[in-house]
Amino acid sequence: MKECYSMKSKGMWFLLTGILIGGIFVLLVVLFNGTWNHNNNMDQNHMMGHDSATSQMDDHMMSDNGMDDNDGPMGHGAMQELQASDEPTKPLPIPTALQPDRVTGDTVYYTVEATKGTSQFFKDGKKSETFGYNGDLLGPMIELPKGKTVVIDTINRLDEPTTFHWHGLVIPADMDGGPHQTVPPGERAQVRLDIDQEPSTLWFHPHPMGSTAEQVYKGLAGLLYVTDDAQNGLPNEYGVDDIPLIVQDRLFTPNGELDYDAHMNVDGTTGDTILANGAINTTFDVQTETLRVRLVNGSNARDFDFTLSNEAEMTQIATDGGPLERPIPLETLTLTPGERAEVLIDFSQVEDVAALKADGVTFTTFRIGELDKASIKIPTIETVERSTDETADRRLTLFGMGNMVSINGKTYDPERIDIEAKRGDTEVWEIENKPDMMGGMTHPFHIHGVQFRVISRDGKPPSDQEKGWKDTVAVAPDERVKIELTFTKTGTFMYHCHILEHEENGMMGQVNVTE
Ligand SMILES: [Cu+2]
Repeated sequence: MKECYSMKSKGMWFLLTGILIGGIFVLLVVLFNGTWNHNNNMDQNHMMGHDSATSQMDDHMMSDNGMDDNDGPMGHGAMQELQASDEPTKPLPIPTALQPDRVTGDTVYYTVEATKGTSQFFKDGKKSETFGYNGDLLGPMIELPKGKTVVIDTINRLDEPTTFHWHGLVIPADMDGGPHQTVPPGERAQVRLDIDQEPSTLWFHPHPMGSTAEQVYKGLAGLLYVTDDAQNGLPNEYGVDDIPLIVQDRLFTPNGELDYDAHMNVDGTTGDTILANGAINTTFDVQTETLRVRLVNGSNARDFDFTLSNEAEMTQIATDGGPLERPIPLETLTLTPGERAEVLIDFSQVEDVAALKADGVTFTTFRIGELDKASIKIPTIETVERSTDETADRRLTLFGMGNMVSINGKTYDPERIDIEAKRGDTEVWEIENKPDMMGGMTHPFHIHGVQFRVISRDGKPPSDQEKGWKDTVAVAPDERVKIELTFTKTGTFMYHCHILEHEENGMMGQVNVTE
C-alpha cells in the first residue's frame, strides 16, 4: 500500500512539474509574442461559425490598420472588430422598473444590492460568473422624480469592495459613490439624493479604485431616469414606447464565458460581440409609430456609431443630462463610453422590420406590427448663445495611452486635490487631447457632480447634437474642447477619462468644491 502511494505521489510530482514548466512556457509566449487575444479571437470566430478564411482576413485587416496584436505596456493593443452574431434571436430584456420600498411625503426609498450571479450568453455556451444589481446581470431602472428626495440603501453582497456611483447626478460629493465612498463586502450604506435637474437618462455603476473596469465588465450597470410630470409630451410608457438600450461590447471565451482577466487590455477592453441590455441578437416588437430609445454606451472602451438598417433618420431629442435646444434629425449617432442620448424612431413608414446597428453591425431588430398613432410634443431647453473665444479658467491636458496616461502630466492621487473651485462660480475648462507619436486616441472626459455645456471644439461652435447638458464629452486627438460649468454642490469630485482602463491607470483628477 505504502509503495503504491509513493509511486502515485512521484507520478503526481512529475505531472505538477510538467504543468508548471508548461505554464511558464505559455506565459513567456504570451508576454513576448502577445498572441493571446489574437488566438482567442480566432477560436471564437471558429465557434461562431465563421470559416478560417474570414478570420485570416480579419487578422490581415488588423495588420493593415497598423495595429499590432501586441498589448505591450504602452498599450496600442488591437481593438476587437465587431462581428455579426449568428446566435438565435431573443426578445430584448427590459430591465425591471425598481419598485420603491416605500414612499413617505416627498421621499422615495429604494434598496440596491450589488450581487454575484451567473449568466448564459450563448444558447450552447457555458454559464459565466456575472455581477448585477438586484439580479444576475446589469441592474433595474430606478426612477428619480424631479423635486423629490430619493433615499437608497446600497448593499454590497460581492466578495470585494465596491462603490455605487450615480453617473450624471448633481449631488454632494459624499453621496456620489466615487472612489472615496467604498462599501466593504457584506456592508451597507445609505445615500440621500435630492433630485433637482432636467429629466434625463443617467446611469449607475461601480467606481472603486482598481476594479471599476472589471466590475462594470462583469455586469454592474443600471439605469437612472430623472423624470418630471411636467414633461409628458414624449412617449413614456416604460418598456412599450420608451425603451432603454444599454449597449456594450464583450469578448467571450471559446465556450462562451466572460473572462475579464484573459481579455483585459490596458488601452480599454473591447469585444467583438454587441450586447443590448445584456443579450445578444435581440428583437423588440414595436407597437407605436414613434419609439423613444434611450441609448447608453456602457462599454468599457468602445465608441459606437449607431445607424438604422433602412438608412432612415432618427431624431435625437436629448443628450446626457436632458433635452436638446431643438430636436436634431440624424442618420448616425456617435456615443463614446459613458455618454447617453435619447432618440425618437419613426416606424410609420417601415414595413416588417428595421434594425439598429452599431458600427454597421445589427444588434437589435425592431419587428413592426399594428402601430398605434402617437402624438408627440418634444421638450426643448433654452438656446444659449456663447462666445467661442471665451478665455479658459482651467486647462487640462489629456495625454498618453495604455498604462502611461495622464492629465496635466499627473496620474491620480487620492491624497492630492488638483483643482480648488467655489460653489456657484461659473468656470470655463479647456480640455486638450495631446496626441502622442502614434497619433493618440479619443478620450471621453467625464466630470462628477455637475452637468456642463460644450461651448467650442477647436474654436468652433459645437454641433447641434451637443447643444444640451453633458457630463461626458469626447475629445479627439489634437482637439481642444471648451466647456462651461457651475458646481452647485460641494465636496471632492472626480474628473476622468471614461475609458475605464485609462481611469484605472490614473487618468483621473480631483476637484474640491467649497462654499
Ligand atoms: Cu482615455
